[in-house]
Amino acid sequence: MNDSYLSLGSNMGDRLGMLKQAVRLLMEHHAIEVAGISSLYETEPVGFTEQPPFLNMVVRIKTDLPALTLLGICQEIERRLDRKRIIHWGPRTIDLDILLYNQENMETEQLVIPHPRMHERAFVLIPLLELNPELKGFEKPKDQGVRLWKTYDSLDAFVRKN
Ligand code: X6L
Ligand code: MG
Ligand code: MG
Repeated sequence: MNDSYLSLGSNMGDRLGMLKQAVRLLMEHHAIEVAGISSLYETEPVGFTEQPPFLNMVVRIKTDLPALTLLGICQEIERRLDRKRIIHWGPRTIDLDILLYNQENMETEQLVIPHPRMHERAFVLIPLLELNPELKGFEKPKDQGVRLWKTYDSLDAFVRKN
């Protein structure tokens, strides 16, 4: 079983609803087991700063699927949640990025793992290290621009329908 971490982010529309739907779609996939969910953090936008704040989180999954197949599933979920690519680094309903896939390094046209700039991004590292403080090779960054927005004591609470 492969062990992978995904970063999820939303800063358009019903941000919490988008993240919940994305996690639910991952859970409903027959070849994916959602093994952990971080708290939700509200984060100041980086890269392109003139946009609304994000909600970011990290999800741990177990799967027999290869990384490139997992990428396809992430893109399919983005499509289903109406992700539009209008402004580069701009606002989005949902973004799913593969951070880690086992301890593997890979570099293809479509996918680079570990995610190239994850070591610099507090909105990725803070939820990642919350989920697994044992992960080697990552420094917890200053939490500037990242504040705890909602904690989740269990997977159930997150995906429960109202
Ligand atoms: C200089 C140049 C410094 C570029 C930083 C950082 C670019 C991050 C893109 C950068 C640079 C990104 C999210 C976000 C984006 C998100 C928050 C990106 C891609 N996605 N800000 N900005 N959360 N808080 O999920 O990550 S655009
Ligand atoms: Mg991203
Ligand atoms: Mg992305």
